[in-house]
Amino acid sequence: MLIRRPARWAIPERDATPETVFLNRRQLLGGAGGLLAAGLATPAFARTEPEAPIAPELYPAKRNDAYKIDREITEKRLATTYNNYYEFGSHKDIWERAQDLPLRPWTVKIDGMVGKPMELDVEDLIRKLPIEERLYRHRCVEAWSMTVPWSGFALKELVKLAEPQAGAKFLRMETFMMPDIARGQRQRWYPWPYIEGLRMDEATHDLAFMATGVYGKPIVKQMGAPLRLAAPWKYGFKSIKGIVKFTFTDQQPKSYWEQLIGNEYGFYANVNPEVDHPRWSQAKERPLGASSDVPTLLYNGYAEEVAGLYAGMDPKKLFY
Ligand SMILES: Nc1nc2c(c(=O)[nH]1)N[C@H]1C(S)=C(S)[C@@H](COP(=O)(O)O)O[C@H]1N2
Ligand SMILES: [Mo]
Repeated sequence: MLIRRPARWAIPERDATPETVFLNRRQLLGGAGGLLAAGLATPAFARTEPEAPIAPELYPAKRNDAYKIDREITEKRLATTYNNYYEFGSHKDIWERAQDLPLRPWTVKIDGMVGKPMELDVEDLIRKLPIEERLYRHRCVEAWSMTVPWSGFALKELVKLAEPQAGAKFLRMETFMMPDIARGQRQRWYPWPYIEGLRMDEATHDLAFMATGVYGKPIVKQMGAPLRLAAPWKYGFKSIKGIVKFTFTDQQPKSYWEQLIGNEYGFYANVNPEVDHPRWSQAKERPLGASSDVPTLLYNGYAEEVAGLYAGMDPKKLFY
């Protein structure tokens, strides 16, 4: 029997409501696309092969006990159903929609000021690097938090692979662009694609981690599959999901939230309970599943590790 893989712009069955069919047709009209879209809405075409997971043999990875913490691990069900991923909508309930994201093929590009520019399949990249598990806190700027077991590799391992030039001062990371699937990306008032960046000494700090797995399995799509940053001493928006490109540069990248609301979200975005967001306090946070708030910690509890990165810098720049 012939089972066809849908094209990237195919409409999954459950999404083929009259409204989405209409929107897709309108988007494709003007060329042969209009006719194709009509054909795609038939149930036969919606049958798909399940997507093979990325490098499943790597999980569960051995836990690195250097990163243990004194908080309860967030229940998997909560961490995988309460998510921020604006590509799929500006609310927390995007986990089902995110399942439409195709992970194969997924090409990662490493470019800019490097000795070894490359383009490679994400599975080949992950298999080149040492995978381990770490327990990390995560503190969203909106004052909710979680503690999750990520699997993945230290970002500095990827930096090593790229062989950055001496002049490279920042690492800029970019999320995929697939507006036909990630419907949030059709909203033109957002500065797509999602961009984030770290200073080179932050990117090569031990704590900066590329998550490829979570809860002992390949990372789920709503949490940023196949590649998602975990920079736990910074507000959650720095931890970019669905990465397709790493660019080494001498220019400080302007991140997505900075482009959108620059007076509320800066480049450094280090966690500090004493520096309020312009519209709310950052003193406390609510762990997912908890019934009361707990105090937020300086650098989200990682001050001992990272404070040295910022010695002598203007605190006004560091904490928003
Ligand atoms: N590409 C992309 N990455 C993103 C976001 C996003 O909207 N798009 N949201 C960020 C924010 S604000 C947070 S708090 C975390 C949420 O991660 P989680 O859904 O896995 O808890 O992802 C971050 N990474
Ligand atoms: Mo966030």
